[in-house]
Amino acid sequence: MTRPETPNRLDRILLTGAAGGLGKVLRQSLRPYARILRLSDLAPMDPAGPGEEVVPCDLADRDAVDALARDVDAILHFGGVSVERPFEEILDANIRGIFHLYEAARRNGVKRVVFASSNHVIGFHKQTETLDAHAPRRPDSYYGLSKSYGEDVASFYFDRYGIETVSIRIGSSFPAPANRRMMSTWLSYRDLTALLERALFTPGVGHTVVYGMSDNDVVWWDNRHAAHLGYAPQDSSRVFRDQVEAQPAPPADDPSMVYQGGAFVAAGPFEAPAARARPPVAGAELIVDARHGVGESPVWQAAEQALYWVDIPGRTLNRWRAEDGSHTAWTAGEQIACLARHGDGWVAGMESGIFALRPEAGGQLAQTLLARIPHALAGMRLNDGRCDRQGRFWTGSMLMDMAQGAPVGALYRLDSAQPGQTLSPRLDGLVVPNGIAFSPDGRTMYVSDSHASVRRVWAFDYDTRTGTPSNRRLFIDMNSFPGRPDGAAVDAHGCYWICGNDAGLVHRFTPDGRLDRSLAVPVKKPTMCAFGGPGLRTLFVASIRPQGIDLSDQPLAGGVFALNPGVAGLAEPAFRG
Ligand code: NAI
Ligand code: 15L
Repeated sequence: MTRPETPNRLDRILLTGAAGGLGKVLRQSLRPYARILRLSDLAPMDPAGPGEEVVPCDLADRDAVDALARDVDAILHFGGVSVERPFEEILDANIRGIFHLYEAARRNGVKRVVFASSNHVIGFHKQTETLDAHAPRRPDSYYGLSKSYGEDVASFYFDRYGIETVSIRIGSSFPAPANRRMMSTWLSYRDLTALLERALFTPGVGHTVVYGMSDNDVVWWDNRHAAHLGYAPQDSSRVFRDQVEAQPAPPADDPSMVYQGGAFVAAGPFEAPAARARPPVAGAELIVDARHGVGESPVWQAAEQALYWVDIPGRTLNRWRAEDGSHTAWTAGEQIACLARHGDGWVAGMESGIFALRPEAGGQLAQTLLARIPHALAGMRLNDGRCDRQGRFWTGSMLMDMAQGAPVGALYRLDSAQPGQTLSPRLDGLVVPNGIAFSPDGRTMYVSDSHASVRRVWAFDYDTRTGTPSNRRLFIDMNSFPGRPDGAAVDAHGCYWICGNDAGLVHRFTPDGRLDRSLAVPVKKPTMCAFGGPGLRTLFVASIRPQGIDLSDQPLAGGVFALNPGVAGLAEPAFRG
C-alpha cells in the first residue's frame, strides 16, 4: 500500500491514559498526526509542551469526560485499569469510563475512536488455537470482561450513531517480550504507532477488530478481517529469542504456557473491595498514623520489641515500640532510604553513600560515612537495601526524578564498616532498584525494578561464600499483577512477599513465581514489608503519602500497618562488617 509523503494529520486528537506506559510513548510518537494532542489521565502528567493540551480527568466522571471530548476530531482511548483488579475498580474506570467516552463522542460529534482493547477478551482460548476477529470471545478476567464490553459499546455506537471504531486487541506492548508467551503476543511501540496511524486514517472502518501484534514468528491471531487497514508490522520478537529462551521454561501446565491470556486466567479472586476502599481494612491495623512522604525500610528489632523504619524525604529514622505504642523519630543530614542493624546503631543507604548511624539524645543522628557512592548522574540517591544472610549490606541507587525513567541505577555491596571506602556497582542498568531479599538458605537473591516502565523481579543464584549473584532470570513479571514491585521480605517457607505499589496490596509469591495470596492495605502505595512481632508472625508495611492529590479515599496514606500474613517470617541479619 502506498503511504502519503507527508503524514496524515488531524486538528485535535484526544489521548486518554496519557500518563500510562503506552500513553507516555504515544505522547511522543503521535506528534506528527495532530496539530494539537489533548492528553488526559487521572494520574499526574508532565506539563503541556508545544502542540499539547494537558487535561486531567477521571473517566468515571461523566461531565468531565463530556468536556474532555469537546472540539476533538478523534479519540485514542488508552485510559483505564490495565491489569486484573477487583471488579469495582474496573467498573468505574473501564466500564463506566468507556460508556462516558462514547456518550461524550456522540454529544460532541466525534466520529472516530481507537479503543485499546486487549488479548484478554479471548484469553481463555488455548495457545494451540488460531483466532480471527470472528472467533468467540473467551474473556479471562474481570479486566477481559471490561474490554469485551468496550468492544460491544464500540459496535453499538457505530450501528446506532455511525461513530467508527478500531478496537485493537493489543497483545503485549512493552519495550521487549518478557517471557515465552510474549514471543507470540509482543507488539513493538513502532508497530503500535503504525497501527494507530492506520486506525485513525483508514476510511470506512465501521467497527473493525484487529489483533495488535508485531511480525512475530509463532502467532495465534489472524488479521484477515482487518486487511482493509493495511497494517504491515515492521518488528518481530525473534530478535529477543535468545534472551527470552535463556529464562528457565515454566512447567508445561503453567497458565502462561497454556492459555493465550497467560497468568490472567488464574488471577484473583479478589476480596470484596467495597470493604478495601474504606479504611481501616479488616485485618490491617494502623500502628502509626505517620503521614510520611515515603515511609520505607521497616526492620524489626526483637530485643526491643520495636519496629524501625525511615521517612525518605523527611530524613528521619523512626521507632514504634510494641509495649506502649510510642513513636520516636531522629533526624539525619541527608535522606535515609534503607536500614540494617549494625551493633547498637544502624547502617543506612542515604544520598551520597552508605553511613553508620547512631541515634543521639535531642533527636539527631550521628552519621559516619562508610562508603561513598560514585553516582552516574547528579540527583541520585540510594533506595532499597538489606543484608544478605551472611550480613553483607546490599543497596541500590536511583535517579530521584523518576519521571525520567533513566536506567542509571546500580546495586552496591558493602562488606566492611571501615570508613573512607568508595564502592563500585555490582549490577547496573536498573531504573528503580527495589525488592532486595534473600531465600532462607541465602542461595537465591531477589531484586526488583519498580519503575512503571519495568515492573519486574529477578532471581539470581547467590554465592554465599563470596557474596556474588549470578544466573539472573525473570522471577515475576509484575506487568501481569496489580501494582509496581516495591520492597520485599522472604518468609520462613521461602515465599517472597512484595508490596504492590499503586495497588494497595502485598503479594506472596511462591519460590517458583506463582502468586499465592494478596493482602490489602488501606492505602494505595505500600512500599516495603517486614516480619516482626511475636513469633515473627506479623507483617509490618510502610507506605507513601502522595503530595498534591485528593487523599479522601486513603486518609491513612503514609502510615505504618500491621497485617496477619498467616505465616511466620525470618529474622533479618544485622550488618556484620
Ligand atoms: P497503564 O496502566 O500504564 O496506563 C493506563 C492509564 O490509565 C494510567 O495512567 C492510569 O492512571 C489511567 N487510568 C486508570 N483509571 C483511570 C480513570 N478512572 N480515569 C482516567 N485515567 C485512568 O497501561 P498501559 O500498559 O499504558 O495500557 C494502556 C491501555 O492499553 C490500557 O487500556 C490497557 O488495558 C491497554 N492494553 C495494554 C497492553 C500492553 O501490553 N501495554 C496490552 C493490552 C491492552
Ligand atoms: C494487557 O491487557 C495488559 O494491559 C498488559 O499489562 C499486559 O499484561 C498484556 O495484556 C499481556 O497480556 O501481556
